[in-house]
Amino acid sequence: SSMSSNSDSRGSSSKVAAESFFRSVLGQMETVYLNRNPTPKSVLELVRSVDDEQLCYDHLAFRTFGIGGYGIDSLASFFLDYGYTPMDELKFPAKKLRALWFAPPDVSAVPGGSGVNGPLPRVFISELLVDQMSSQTQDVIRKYTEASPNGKNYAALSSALGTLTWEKPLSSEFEQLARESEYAAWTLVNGYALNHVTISVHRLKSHLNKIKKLNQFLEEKSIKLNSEGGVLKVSPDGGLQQSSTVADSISFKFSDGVTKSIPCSYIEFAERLVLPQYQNVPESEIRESHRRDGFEVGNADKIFESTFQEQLSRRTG
Ligand code: OOG
Ligand code: NI
Repeated sequence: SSMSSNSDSRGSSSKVAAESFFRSVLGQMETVYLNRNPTPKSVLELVRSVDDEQLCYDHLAFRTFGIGGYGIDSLASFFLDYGYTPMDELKFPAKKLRALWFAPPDVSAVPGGSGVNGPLPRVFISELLVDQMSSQTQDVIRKYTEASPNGKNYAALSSALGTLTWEKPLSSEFEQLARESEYAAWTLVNGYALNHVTISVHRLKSHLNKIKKLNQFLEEKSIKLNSEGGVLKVSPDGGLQQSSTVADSISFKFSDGVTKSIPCSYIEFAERLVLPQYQNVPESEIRESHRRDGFEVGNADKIFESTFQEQLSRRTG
């Protein structure tokens, strides 16, 4: 096949080494995320307690500041170097955001592992349209990004270490950004940290492989789900169904000595239905490529709010 000749021409052993490095970096990003966010950690444990077979990630998501080379491209380069392909752009004019998603490379053997050791996930990277912010907000973002102009070259490293590439801000600067854009405030204090991983619901083996059942299961375990526009987000074609938890909070010490609880990360769930043209393919032959691909602006717009104060302060139930 074309895939095996490709790996032969590049030398299969060097390809494997490169892939194992890539997966280690993803694993380190995931470790930072699980150490900071108890809800995603317990959700993964709860799902595994029912469904102990392969658990696949649908996608990983990151946020960036679209200014001075700090935007989508700064993190995308790592994924492009490991064979990812840029796909569609999504626009969120009201939130002053844009996003791009990246498809994983074709790997000839589908790995049987879970999470970052399973089928490579899609990647969703968004950026704040900084030049559309107020001058006060732009000043804060420029202050931190311009003072460390080389940080953008180490986006993946920053994410894997869980360390900002810029200095910690003043609490008043965080508040300034939060008043105008909760996404901006989140990015100022979380930087390139993994924003969420998404469980591929249809690839589970138990009854939890239907997103409504999974949502019900999690709500019974008192896991708070993002209710913006309804818990279940459905694309207009019906093929992409998503839900997410409300982000955990973490205590953050600002440079002025003030310690505040700030929103951190959440976990998402995605069920991709079989496309109409493949309805007659027997279930055992259905592969990921037979299913609804990509993302949906209407769903994403609501999912962004998983880190917003209105969802965090909502009472359960
Ligand atoms: C991303 C929100 C959108 C999706 O799958 O559509 C999203 C974010 O919160 O940064 O994850
Ligand atoms: Ni997502």
